[in-house]
Amino acid sequence: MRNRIIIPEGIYGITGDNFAHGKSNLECVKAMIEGGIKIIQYRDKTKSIKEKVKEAREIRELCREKGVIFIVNDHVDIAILVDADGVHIGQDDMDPSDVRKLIGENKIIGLSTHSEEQGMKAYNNPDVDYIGVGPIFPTTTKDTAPVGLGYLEYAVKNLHLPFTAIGGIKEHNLHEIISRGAKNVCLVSDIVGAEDIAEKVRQLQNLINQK
Ligand code: 3NM
Repeated sequence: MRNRIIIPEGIYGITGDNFAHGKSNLECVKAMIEGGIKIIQYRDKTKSIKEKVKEAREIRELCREKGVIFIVNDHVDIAILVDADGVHIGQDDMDPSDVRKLIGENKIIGLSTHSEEQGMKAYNNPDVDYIGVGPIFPTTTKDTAPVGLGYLEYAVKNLHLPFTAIGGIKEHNLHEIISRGAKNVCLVSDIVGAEDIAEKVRQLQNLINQK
């Protein structure tokens, strides 16, 4: 059976130039990597496919140069086209086993989960390498109702696959996530909306290291 590909612990970086005060996704990614982030997901819900391919390609090159894992959100075709390390999909996307047929054995598949049931199903699916667990807190970045800390606690205890805690996580509530045993966290608006993104990432990583 296929072994799951492990994702790095720490902070999972996701693009979101709508929060970035005029910085491009590429500029944000540069700063996130400078701050020490080891895994980046290209996520954009508004641009044309043409623009997304261009941005994904640029960010892919940068990540390759810096030895950072590069994941494309939603678009299996773009992930294949730019030779990303993997793809991240949601509950209403193509089934993970069908994505696996398209991208091959050696690529990473991440899946967003929003309930214990979805999490357990993903854990039992060897085609899923890691999951998103959230949204933990209310967020304006995604149109999904918060699931609360209960699902995070369940995931830490029962879902023995890599996961990133996500949704409404900010510097001020990060301790609630880390203290519950999450090894990987994702903060979108709090990071890309920071004035100095690299410094913000360092501060967050310091908080994680203190636990
Ligand atoms: N996925 P912020 S929550 C992209 O629960 C995303 O699957 C989620 O953004 C999930 O850190 C989310 O700005 C948004 O709240 C996270």
